[in-house]
Amino acid sequence: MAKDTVIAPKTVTKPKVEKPRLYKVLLHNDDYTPREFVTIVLKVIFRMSEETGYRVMMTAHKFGSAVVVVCTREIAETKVTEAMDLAKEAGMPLLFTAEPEE
Ligand code: TYC
Repeated sequence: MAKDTVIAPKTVTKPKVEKPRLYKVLLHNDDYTPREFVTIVLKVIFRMSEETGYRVMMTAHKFGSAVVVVCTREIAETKVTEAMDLAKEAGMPLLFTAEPEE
């Protein structure tokens, strides 16, 4: 290599597009909402099959809460609002929340 060759440090390019932070939608158990209603909400709002909806509902029923879906904040908040609107319309205390993933 010639004496006067200058080696420029490699430039570190920062990714321009930040990965969106992911949010999880949680389903919370309560003592009042019928199991069938919870399963219907999971099917209608979260497009789950009967089997998956039933399984997620039973997970919340047994353990107190269950992760329904992991998605962007905007989608998570929209889904929570839609599911809660359905529950309120039916007079159920059913609760969904969205929170950022660790
Ligand atoms: N625990 C309710 C019952 O026994 C059913 C239920 C399950 C309610 C899951 C909410 O997120 C829930 N009727």
